[in-house]
Amino acid sequence: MEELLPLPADLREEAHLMELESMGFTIVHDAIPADLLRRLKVCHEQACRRIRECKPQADWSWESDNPGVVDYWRLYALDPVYEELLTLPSIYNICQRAIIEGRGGPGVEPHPAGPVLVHEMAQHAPGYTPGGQKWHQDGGTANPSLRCTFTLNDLLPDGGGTIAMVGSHTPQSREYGNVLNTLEEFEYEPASEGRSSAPYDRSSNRPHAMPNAVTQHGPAGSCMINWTSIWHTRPPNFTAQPRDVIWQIFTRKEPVKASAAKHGGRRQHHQPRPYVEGVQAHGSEQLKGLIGEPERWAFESLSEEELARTTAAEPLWPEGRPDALLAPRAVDAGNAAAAAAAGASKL
Ligand SMILES: O=C(O)CCC(=O)C(=O)O
Repeated sequence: MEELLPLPADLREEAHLMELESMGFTIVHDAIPADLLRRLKVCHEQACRRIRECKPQADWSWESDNPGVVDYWRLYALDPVYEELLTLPSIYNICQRAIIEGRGGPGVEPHPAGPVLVHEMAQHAPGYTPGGQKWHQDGGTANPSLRCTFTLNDLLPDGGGTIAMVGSHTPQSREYGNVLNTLEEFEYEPASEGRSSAPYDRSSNRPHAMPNAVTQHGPAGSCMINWTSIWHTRPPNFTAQPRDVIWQIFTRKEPVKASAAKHGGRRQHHQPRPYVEGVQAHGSEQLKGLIGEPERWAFESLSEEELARTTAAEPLWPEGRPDALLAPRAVDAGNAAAAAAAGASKL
């Protein structure tokens, strides 16, 4: 039998754009170069360890009720290595073209001003983390945005990767939730002190298995890009392998006055003022464009309720972060465990 021809390198970007347009998502394998992946893992391990050491377990995660899950925000202020991920050409170029050229299918017009960062978050979920998330959309088609899910370790097909319903990112899909989730009421345990609850993670509805939904899986360093209007859910992780991911969400840069474009979303995702001002003073043109003017960010706007529910938005190192990457580099580049241990010794 004849083999399919390998896709020529110069058509790869176009192929991902076609998938994004027709399926609502695309998966880019080997998106993160090995050295960047190693450095990201050092910083990610250090941040997760810091949270476990200095917060009660109920505060380890804002986003998930599942024990052992750790998440944190404001990545770029922690280490420039996260900025390298934000501007990674293998992913950024696809997102930029998708937004500028309006490659999202029905309802998405070209938007020449390009993308701007709106949310980011990193998460560690231990092996065997249960599911419990209903099928949902992260945004509608009126404000088309792209979510990038970078995996920092190998993700097996039953390892808890995002499941997406192919092609469900179009305006016609608004009512799909009635079929995707059971409508029978189900009582989950209520949220405990400091833990989140519906609508972020668990809900009173439960997901149905869909006959042909696609699960993100692949080697460490891959990235799923999806329009946030796609229907998706997080299944249980049936393996012992933890799932470590970094999410970034880009939206369309508003050509209006920055103050009018101040975005909403969860305030924990908002960058700290000194970071945004630093980027405007010293950042590359690309970074300045992505982070935007200080007026875009609502710096000190956590509500009383948000503050009471979590401490996840606090700076991890109020006195300044010990630099994990100053640890001796004698470790083998592929030896992430040794690199993480070197990071730990600097805490
Ligand atoms: O963990 C995942 O893959 C999905 C997370 C998600 O959809 C959400 O938090 O809204």
